Amino acid sequence: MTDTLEVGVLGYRFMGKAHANAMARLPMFFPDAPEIERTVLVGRDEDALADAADRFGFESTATDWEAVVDDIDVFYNLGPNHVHPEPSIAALEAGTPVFCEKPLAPTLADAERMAEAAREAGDDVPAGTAFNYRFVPAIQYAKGLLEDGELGEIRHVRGRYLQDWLVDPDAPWSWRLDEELAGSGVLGDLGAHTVDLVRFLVGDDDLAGDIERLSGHLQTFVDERPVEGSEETPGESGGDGDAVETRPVTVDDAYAAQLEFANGAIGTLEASRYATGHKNDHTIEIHGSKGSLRFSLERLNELEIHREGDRGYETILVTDADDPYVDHWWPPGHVLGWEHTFVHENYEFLSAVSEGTAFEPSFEDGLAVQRLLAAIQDSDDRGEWVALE
Ligand code: 4PW
Repeated sequence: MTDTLEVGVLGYRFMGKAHANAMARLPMFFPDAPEIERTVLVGRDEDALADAADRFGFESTATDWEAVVDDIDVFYNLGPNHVHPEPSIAALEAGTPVFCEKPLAPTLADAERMAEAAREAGDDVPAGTAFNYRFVPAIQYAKGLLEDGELGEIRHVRGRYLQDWLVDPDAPWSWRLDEELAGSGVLGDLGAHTVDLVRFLVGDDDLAGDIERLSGHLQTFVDERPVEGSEETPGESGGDGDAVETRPVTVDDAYAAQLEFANGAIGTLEASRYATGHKNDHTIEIHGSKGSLRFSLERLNELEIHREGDRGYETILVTDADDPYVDHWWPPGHVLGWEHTFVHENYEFLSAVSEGTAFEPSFEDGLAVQRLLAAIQDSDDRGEWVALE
């Protein structure tokens, strides 16, 4: 066990806030977590950075990640996808453990370089990919059922991640819609989560095993979007409030894929940002020879289970004291939310750092997910099924 860990974080927007909140919760709810100090917050816009550092409880700020990565005990890379590779690799080369948001990288080649840097750094320098949905108590409960063979031989795996924030064609352009900055669209942003959960839940050899081949289809529905803040003021020389500048959308808005697993099971995956009425609906369904289970992030405290002989699904609340992580929070039944998944993953990651042990999901897991995403893209490009090594 090392002394207080000095943490440096790159990125202070959506994910920066989610992880800073998790770090702040740790000492109160996970007293056995290693002691940490939110030492330095890294970003480009000095004013926004100073404001975020103040609100998130960081002691200092820096605009140059190169000056930071070997001065701290842990590096969190929570920036947009295109800034995942270089700072993470530099930190690992300096022997600093890294926790990087998903998808691991914008491209497969970048993910390979990052995984190589993690291998070189060695097992006592944890390199984690922040797939937070592994840390939902109901998902860990489901994994336990699967490992115990309660669903029998796995035949179907169905995963979909549905959002609707791009339904309006006038919704503004953002970095998530640019291939250079994001690598891909929903495929990397949402599909990465689903592929990781599928691997986590049924990837073991005695369950469905590896995905052996797949076919993929990608679609972009709106190929240009307005730039926020570029609107003409209504009334001003004929201005009608419309944006005057637009940028192209160069990534997928939706994807679908069919999978074949090593044991012959069939998988179907899907994600969209155009699924009217779905805000953040990540659903996993698994059917085995002895039963089925169903999980939706929109009801994340519940797990639906069907067992041989039942006439349908039973819904259980995964909020008992002996359910994963629940005893750290409130009395049984006092439900948890999305933000708690970040606390759980931070607890596990920082404990691994402090003890110098491996953490999963690792950069290898992030790379394995990226290989599948690249194969889905490749299948769409070629218009045919592709085999995975
Ligand atoms: O990582 C994902 C984000 O990019 C999140 O889990 C949900 O989808 C919320 O926003 C996006």
